Amino acid sequence: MAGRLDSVITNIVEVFIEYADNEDKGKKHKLNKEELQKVLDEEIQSSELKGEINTDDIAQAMEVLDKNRDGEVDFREFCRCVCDLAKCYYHKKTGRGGKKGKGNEQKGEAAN
Ligand SMILES: [Ca+2]
Ligand SMILES: [Ca+2]
Repeated sequence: MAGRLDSVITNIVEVFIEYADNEDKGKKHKLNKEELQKVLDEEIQSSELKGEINTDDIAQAMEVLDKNRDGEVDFREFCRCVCDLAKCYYHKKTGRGGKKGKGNEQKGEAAN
């Protein structure tokens, strides 16, 4: 029997694998632009959340998500994306933890 967090965790992993491991298009285990577009289009339905990652401009979304600048989104980067969205939602719901100001992104974190 799966608890709600069990479901969240298995869903994150399964969604990533399903979209990233597209053999005939690009690398396995990573989302290229096309795959990223697809996963965002199909697996995020709330317009509020869609707005947070700018799904209309996939190049821009990739820019934001691709922390190590290899042109694709790996699982680590994908998790960070999901986590950021969760934080946004939490902030909207509770008014707390809103550290993500527009144009106020912390850089240099990815350098480690
Ligand atoms: Ca891929
Ligand atoms: Ca990357």
